[in-house]
Amino acid sequence: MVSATVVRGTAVTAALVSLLAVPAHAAPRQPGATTAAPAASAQPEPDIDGLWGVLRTARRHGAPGAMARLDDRSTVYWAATGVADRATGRALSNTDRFRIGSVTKIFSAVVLLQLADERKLKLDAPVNRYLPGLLPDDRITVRHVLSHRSGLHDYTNEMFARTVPGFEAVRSKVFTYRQLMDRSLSKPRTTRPGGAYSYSNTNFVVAGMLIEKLTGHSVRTEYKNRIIDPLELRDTFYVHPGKKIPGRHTRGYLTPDTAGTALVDATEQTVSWAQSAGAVISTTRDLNTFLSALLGGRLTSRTQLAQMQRWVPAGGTQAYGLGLRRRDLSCGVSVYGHTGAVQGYYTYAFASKDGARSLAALANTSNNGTVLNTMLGTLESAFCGKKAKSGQRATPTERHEDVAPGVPVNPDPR
Ligand code: HEL
Repeated sequence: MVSATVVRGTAVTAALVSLLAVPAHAAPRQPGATTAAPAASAQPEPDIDGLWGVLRTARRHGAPGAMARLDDRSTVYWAATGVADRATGRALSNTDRFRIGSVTKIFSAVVLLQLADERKLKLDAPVNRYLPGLLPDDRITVRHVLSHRSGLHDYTNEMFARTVPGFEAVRSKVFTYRQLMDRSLSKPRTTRPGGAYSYSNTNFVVAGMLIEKLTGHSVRTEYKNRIIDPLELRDTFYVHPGKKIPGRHTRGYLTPDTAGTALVDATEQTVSWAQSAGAVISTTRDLNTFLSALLGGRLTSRTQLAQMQRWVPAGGTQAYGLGLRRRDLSCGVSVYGHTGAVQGYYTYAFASKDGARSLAALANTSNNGTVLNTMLGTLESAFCGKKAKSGQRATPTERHEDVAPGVPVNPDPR
């Protein structure tokens, strides 16, 4: 069975009217920022038909299912198409849980920024001050790690050079952080400390090690105590090294590198290769709640939120802060959040500068560059509405940051 639903819920009817007059989000000008978001004059009304079209296009390009939820102050839109389970034909629903991949990096960064608020961590201190001897260079700071400017090699490049065999080799493995670090440290570094942005999962393994060292608790405990419980994120979990997604969830389907080969059900895995870099499970509702709270200043002090938004160029229309991406959309509006790519799941989770509008979208496939690019259209529809540049609303094209970095994204595997 295939579902096709777009639903709008309004807490108050007046909220619909207010959609037309949401204030602009001016360009952030943080001290030390190296790229400023373009100035935007107004946040356009969302284009729900466009959003819906993007999801259908993602399915046409090979995603078994795709969904999105847009929270715009008190108005909620949600849409889902296709299936959560190819075997049973169960329809995908916005209440389904899924793996959020690197959106996890925001969770890790928030915990560390809270520790900075508590004066247990200094962003400009060397990582080796807290984890003596871990890194081969005392100049690498916490800030370098959280902004992908440490130069630490990304061990997932080799791990997933061959997509399905790479995944099957680690699907059930349980790694220690130390083992993941050793894989990275056996390779040359990519930049000098504080050099150019160079995305590496290793940085957020270091983030996890810092969290555990400074708190004496697992990242699981810290995510729960600091983020999940206070925000009442009832569908958000960190179950590592458990392999199952608890409760009702969508299955995730990995696209093999060879055209015409059957999708691989990748739902069950430890995600131990990522842990604090990518192993959180959530839903579209919880992701919107999380990002709204973060950008609304309810998770860290204003000072640390500003640190999180000191941007470095990250290629094309993207910039990176501390565990946070900024994307500059075709209409001049910038959005803040992260993308996630974990076997079987592509996630987009972004919000407006003040957190008042947030969008979480999922396609339940991965290693399919066309689907990944298509899903970028959910942001265009949600934040640019009909002002999205022609061609950007449905299927924007962009040269993608690699998945895994260094390995080209499968362009159209069908
Ligand atoms: S990749 C990204 C996204 N991030 C990075 C991280 C995440 N995910 C990974 O590092 C997983 C890489 C393997 C994924 C796999 C697939 O598509 O399922 N691909 C291959 O095996 C390709 N050979 C930069 C997109 C992010 O936005 O931060 O999540």
